[in-house]
Amino acid sequence: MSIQKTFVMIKPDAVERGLIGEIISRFERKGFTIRALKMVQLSRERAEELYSVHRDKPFFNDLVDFVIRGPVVAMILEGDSAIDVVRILIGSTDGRKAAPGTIRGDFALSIQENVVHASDSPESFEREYKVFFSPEEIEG
Ligand code: 3AN
Repeated sequence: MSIQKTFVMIKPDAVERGLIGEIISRFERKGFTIRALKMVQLSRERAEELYSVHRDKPFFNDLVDFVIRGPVVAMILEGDSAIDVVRILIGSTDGRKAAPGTIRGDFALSIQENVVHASDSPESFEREYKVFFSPEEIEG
């Protein structure tokens, strides 16, 4: 048993489509504990920080435009092996290829508008959650 925290962001496409409750519910039903939660309209600067590892990719500007199109819902989840297990729950990056039963497999048909983001390593978690949360906003 290795209790871990991870960062999850529900993207603007999912907020627009009314999927916030469905997505949070899947994480809760799996057994994760929500340690922090907020809805935020990202500035361009903060979105560029969130996606800084993709700065040199051809899709970087489109990705930033997309993620600032409307509010996102940011959260910190905690549970056994949270980083790996949440990545399994959300499915492959490309919604067209993500397995049915995963969040992207059930709700996304696009590689860019793919409903949800989750940290892929402890290092990503450390960088990403600080874009959204200050220490006093995290419970436990
Ligand atoms: P994941 O979100 O599965 O970790 P990453 O980190 O490779 O995937 O990509 C970050 C985000 O960049 C994705 N969630 C997606 O929105 C976007 N993205 C990744 N690859 C592409 C691509 N080829 N074209 C457009 N957007 C992409």
